[in-house]
Amino acid sequence: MEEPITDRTLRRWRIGEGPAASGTLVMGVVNVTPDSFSDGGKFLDPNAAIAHGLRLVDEGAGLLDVGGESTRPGGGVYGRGMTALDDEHEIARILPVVRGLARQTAAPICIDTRKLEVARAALDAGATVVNDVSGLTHAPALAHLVAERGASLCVMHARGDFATMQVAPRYDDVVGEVGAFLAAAAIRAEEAGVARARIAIDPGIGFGKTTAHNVALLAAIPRLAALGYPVLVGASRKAMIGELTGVAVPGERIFGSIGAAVAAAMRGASVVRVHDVRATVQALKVACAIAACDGT
Ligand code: PMM
Repeated sequence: MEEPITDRTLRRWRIGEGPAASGTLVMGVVNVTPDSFSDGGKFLDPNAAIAHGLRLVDEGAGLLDVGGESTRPGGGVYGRGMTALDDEHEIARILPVVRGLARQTAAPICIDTRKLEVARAALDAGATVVNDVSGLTHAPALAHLVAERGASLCVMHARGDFATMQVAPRYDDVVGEVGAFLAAAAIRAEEAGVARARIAIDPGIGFGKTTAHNVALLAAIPRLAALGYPVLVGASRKAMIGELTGVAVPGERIFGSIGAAVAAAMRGASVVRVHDVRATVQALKVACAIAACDGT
């Protein structure tokens, strides 16, 4: 990984039309999938997904992440393996939800997809942000599409194939390797014409990483932020929370998830991707007020 470029460090992610959000932005998860690890099947009906997204905005989400393809790993303790979806099915799942939300809320809508045609359909339907969990490796042309539309982009690090990524992941230097991957992906996005302030980087908690790798990456957020892009992290309800707390059921990992979100924000994360928006927003308000006070 390069030397940190602290004078170029950007903390605010430009999304949508308005000025970049100040403070930690909370991204609410709207999974329109039958098989996501923590909420699969709950919001498969478009109306239920739209109602859920609107509720998350009421609770304080500044951005909604709509996803139609589960990336659930096959090798995890609770995983049954993800289901690869073709473009047509993924578009059919997400389109009514993106369209409905874009009509009913001013909150920016992000499409969580690796696929060019899915991203295009979502941008046509009102999304203004693309969240690519493959970090531009699955469809490099995504960067050009995002640039053409003046949209924003999150590039996430994942190691290997989603079906097998949790089988004995190994790194020599996890922070260095993930940082180098993210810096390269962000530069490719800039070269394609995406404005620097519209690019966020994400270490990809749980995507080909052990709990020790995940903890090291969260602790190293200042090093990742020093690459000069806002850092987004999604630890909510994930296996690392289960391993650190002994809580096996993802839906019961709210308190541990809040711990991760607050710790990430305190280390300099600009965006936290969470399922439990109300609780996270409340915790962040207190933690950020204390962090912003100089103690006099
Ligand atoms: N995690 C999941 C899906 N999409 N996107 C980003 N940028 N970062 C993440 O950590 C991330 C993601 C998997 O979690 P889910 O099944 O709860 O959506």
